[in-house]
Amino acid sequence: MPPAVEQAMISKTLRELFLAANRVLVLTGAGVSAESGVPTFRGGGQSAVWKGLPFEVISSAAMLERDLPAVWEWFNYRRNLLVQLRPNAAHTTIASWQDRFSDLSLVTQNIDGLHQAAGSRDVIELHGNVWRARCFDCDARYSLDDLSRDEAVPSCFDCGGNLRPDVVLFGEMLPPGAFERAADAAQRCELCFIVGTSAVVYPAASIPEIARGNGAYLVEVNPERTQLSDLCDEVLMGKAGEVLPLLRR
Ligand code: BJW
Ligand code: ZN
Repeated sequence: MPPAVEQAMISKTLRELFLAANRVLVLTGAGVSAESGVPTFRGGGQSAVWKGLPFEVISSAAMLERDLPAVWEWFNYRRNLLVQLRPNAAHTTIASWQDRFSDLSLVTQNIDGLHQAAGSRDVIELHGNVWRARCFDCDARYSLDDLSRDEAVPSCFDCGGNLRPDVVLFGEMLPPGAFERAADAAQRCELCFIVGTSAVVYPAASIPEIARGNGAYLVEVNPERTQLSDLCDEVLMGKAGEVLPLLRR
């Protein structure tokens, strides 16, 4: 893209606000990791399917009860793909913002850990993290690095209970405090970026609505329109790794 076209994509209002703002919230979804090679869940007219199971089925609270080994197998498969992937320009740009704004909150629905790999600190993870496990019985948390890969279902070192991936499946509550922290950041932000999410999963999708209700300027970054587009002040249609680096401060 020629530089003039790039800059024309971003309104004067946003350029000025980006320079002046102190309190900024970034909400990300699977699309922010797409350029790293992480498949998105929706889009392209197809849902992700594994061994004939749509992800809403295999990634559900009901499946934990029905077939825990299958859930582990599914997340092991996902981790084997993720381990080879690296953060992209969208992750590194967002990480650079934390030193440029006095109050930057990064809220992600992603479980891939790529924001942290890019250097983001204190990421609010709404849907958990695929690199952690937790115990059903005593809630102890483990890094996957510390667990044996030989067992179909790893056991807790503390109480012997079954471990599960520390991710939020459909029909489960979010981690205690995560949504509250995100909602609090939404309430105080002046500028809110919504990057690479279809914004169909709640309560994550309500965060921009909270920010809007408190007068924030909403900017969506996505190659496709979403159900949030009409709520936004500005829609930057393009890939996150190409669009976000155009914002300079
Ligand atoms: C690019 C790009 C590029 C491409 N650059 N962009 C209210 C109404 C109806 C239902 C509910 C409701 N409130 C709650 C519910 C139930 C449910 C829900 O929301 N269902 C909806 C589908 C209707 N929510 C829940 O169950 C949540 N829990 C909850 O609410 O607890 C309270 C409760 C409990 C019990 C009963 C009732 C209430 C938990 C939701 C957990 C979601 N978990 C998942 C799976 C995680 C594990 C796994 O990975 O397998 O999280 S689902 C999946 O969707 C994953 C994602 O984090 C999440 C969001 O997806 P995301 O990130 O938006 O990705 P996509 O693929 O949808 O979109 C990608 C976007 O990127 C697209 O727009 C592309 O265009 C774009 N893109 N390339 C920028 N280069
Ligand atoms: Zn335990």
